[in-house]
Amino acid sequence: MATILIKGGTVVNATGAVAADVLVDGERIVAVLAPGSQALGSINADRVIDATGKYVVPGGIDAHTHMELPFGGTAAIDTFETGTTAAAWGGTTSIIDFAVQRYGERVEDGLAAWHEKASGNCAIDYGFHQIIGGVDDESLKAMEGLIDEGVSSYKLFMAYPGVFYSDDAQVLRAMQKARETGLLTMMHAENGPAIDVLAAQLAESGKTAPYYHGIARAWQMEEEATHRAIMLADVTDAPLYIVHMSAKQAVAQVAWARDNGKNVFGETCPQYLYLSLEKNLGAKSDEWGDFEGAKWVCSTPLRSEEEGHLEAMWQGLRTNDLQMVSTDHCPFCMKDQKELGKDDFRAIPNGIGSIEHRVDLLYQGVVDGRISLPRWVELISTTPARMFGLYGKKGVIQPGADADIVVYDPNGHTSIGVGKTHHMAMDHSAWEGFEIDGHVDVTISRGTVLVENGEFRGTKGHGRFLKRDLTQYLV
Ligand code: DUC
Ligand code: ZN
Ligand code: ZN
Ligand code: ZN
Repeated sequence: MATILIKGGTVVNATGAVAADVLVDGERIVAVLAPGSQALGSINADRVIDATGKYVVPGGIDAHTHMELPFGGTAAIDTFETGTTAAAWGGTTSIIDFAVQRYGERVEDGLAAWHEKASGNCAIDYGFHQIIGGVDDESLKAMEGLIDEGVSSYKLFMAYPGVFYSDDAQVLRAMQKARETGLLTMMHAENGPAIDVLAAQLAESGKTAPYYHGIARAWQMEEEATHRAIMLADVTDAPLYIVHMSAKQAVAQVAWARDNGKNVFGETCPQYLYLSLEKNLGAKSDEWGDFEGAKWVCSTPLRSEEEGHLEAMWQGLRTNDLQMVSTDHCPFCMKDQKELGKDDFRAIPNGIGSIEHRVDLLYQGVVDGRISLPRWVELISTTPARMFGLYGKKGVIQPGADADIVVYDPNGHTSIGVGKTHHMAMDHSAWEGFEIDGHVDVTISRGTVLVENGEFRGTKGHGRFLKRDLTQYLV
């Protein structure tokens, strides 16, 4: 394989930024050299990429995606091919997707089905978490085999009764198994049974528009479940990772847990940083009327900007009360998919597609003075790598690491929207009209250039399965 020298840029890791040249040999980074270093004279690289005036950062790791997820009688529209290709366009070089076990299915079969979907189809590297949708003796036993499969984390749902839901007894038993095995528990923390009552009451009183999805899934439902999950984890002494947080009161629960020495982590998503109950879930358009808001039906729901939830997510990222930003990429078209809930918000498939824009949307946080440049890198790459057992290979620009590299232009510009930068499969963009003061110029995965000069040069099948180690946050 070829050698590539990335010259003249500023290398940014989670630890800071430094002017340096990066030498890639085959699939690995082999040297990070001071500019003007004598060693550079002896290097005759096959390719030189000029990164003058640009940032050279580790490729993005999106630790929460749902390609082809079956949901509400349909399935998420991005395949592993389309989803990972869009990811590469946006500077993401690894994903961790959720293999699904539903009640009545064997965990091993759920995982095998996900390998089948992904294998040979990914443009970038991919790993899996395991959804356990039915905690019982058999699935608890199967959890013991996950780590050998390179699947070191699993997800439970306190929401969606009848689909993925676990009650408190099931949650407790799974967490005990996690403590025993080293698996990291990821929790969808919303009080599903109570939400379903509120949702039914709203729908039956004629409040059927997408907006009421956000009303039914009140912040109290997220705060309560987050607190309960923290207590159940505490009693089992297992680390806990709360996914897709959007309520400021729930983040306060995580902050409280951390301040009291508990091994608890919080993830938010770009939609909870930028989009709101008022502006988006409550949106109206000529084409869709008040059903326009269906584009932004996801769970947890978008929250009120007026009540300060969005600001609280940014604050959590600054203070490290929140450690992670993943997309929860779960895309559905309006036509034929979201439309299933035209007369009743409860039938709208839940999810937003953002895999292509996470790196850019977080970079805008740097431009807007909300997070620092190294914190950006920590959020897009380093913490996900450490949280999910990939660090060293991924998440850092240093000798020995995989050459997953993004050349990011802080003087470039990205206009988001259909017909502009939209390579995801859904028929609309949840981010239409967003303008980013930066641009992904080059995306490299294990030494192979995937995106350059506004062209996709990757191939499906380049991406390899990532057998992950235990979380580095286990104590
Ligand atoms: N939330 C979503 O928005 N989509 C899929 C599953 C989930 O929990
Ligand atoms: Zn979830
Ligand atoms: Zn704190
Ligand atoms: Zn999810």
